[in-house]
Amino acid sequence: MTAPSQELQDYLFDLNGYLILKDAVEPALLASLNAAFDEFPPLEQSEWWGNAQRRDYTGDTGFELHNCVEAGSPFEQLIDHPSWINLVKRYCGEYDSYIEGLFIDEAIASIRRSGGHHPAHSGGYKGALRGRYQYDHGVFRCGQCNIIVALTEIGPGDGPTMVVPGSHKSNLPHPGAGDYSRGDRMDDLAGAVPAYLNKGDALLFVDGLMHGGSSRARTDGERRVTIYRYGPVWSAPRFGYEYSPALLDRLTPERRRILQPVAPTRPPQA
Ligand SMILES: O=C(O)CCC(=O)C(=O)O
Repeated sequence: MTAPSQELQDYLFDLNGYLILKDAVEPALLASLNAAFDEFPPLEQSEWWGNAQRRDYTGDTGFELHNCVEAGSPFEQLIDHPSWINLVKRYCGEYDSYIEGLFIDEAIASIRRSGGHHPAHSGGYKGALRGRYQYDHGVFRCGQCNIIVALTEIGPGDGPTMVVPGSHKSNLPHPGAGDYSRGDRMDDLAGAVPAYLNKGDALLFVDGLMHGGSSRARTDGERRVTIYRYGPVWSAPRFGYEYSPALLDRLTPERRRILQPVAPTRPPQA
């Protein structure tokens, strides 16, 4: 299949608020990511594992390891993966401005089993600036774009992420999805469509798009994804995670700049 042109990707991203990137992650990296998932210890909620922490968003979302860039080299390789790095720079990296560049706000390794789901949230209505969609003067100025990579097949019944296409521009609240804490499911939400992914595909979407994870109906196996949230260089991490000096020291300069784009400015040592 020929890769879609930039013009087509821009058109579809503007129209729908998301793109599906086919075969984004190569088989060797997929295998290393799955091997890394196999080694995760059985953490309790809030328990730390090195500099990563289990922090499930809700009681229904399942195992979510935050700061997973600290969980080994396969996760580091996703930071600036060639399948999406230029797209996220273009859409939420203050492209063509004095402060061009990216930052990763959250990086999560997620495992979902039977019955699990992530409640419906976001959408343009009263949307936070952090996740806002914007295109103006010929450039994209989005607040945050997410990359969800499928490490397992995610088809019907597997609990696909669902999105409401176009909702990043909506001016009215969705009548079927209230506040996040109510836990409204995406499954039957009017206007929502599933983003089916083959192993290795990635879903790119602006965070201001209404989205969530539909209920995993299958009683066997698990859904495995990584979720990396990119934003402009001046962002701050939502949950305050910091990176270990060991990680920052071993990263390439390009990757380090994405995790720590603005180095501290200090007076010279006396
Ligand atoms: O788990 C999913 O499929 C969706 C995740 C999600 O909604 C989010 O991370 O904001």
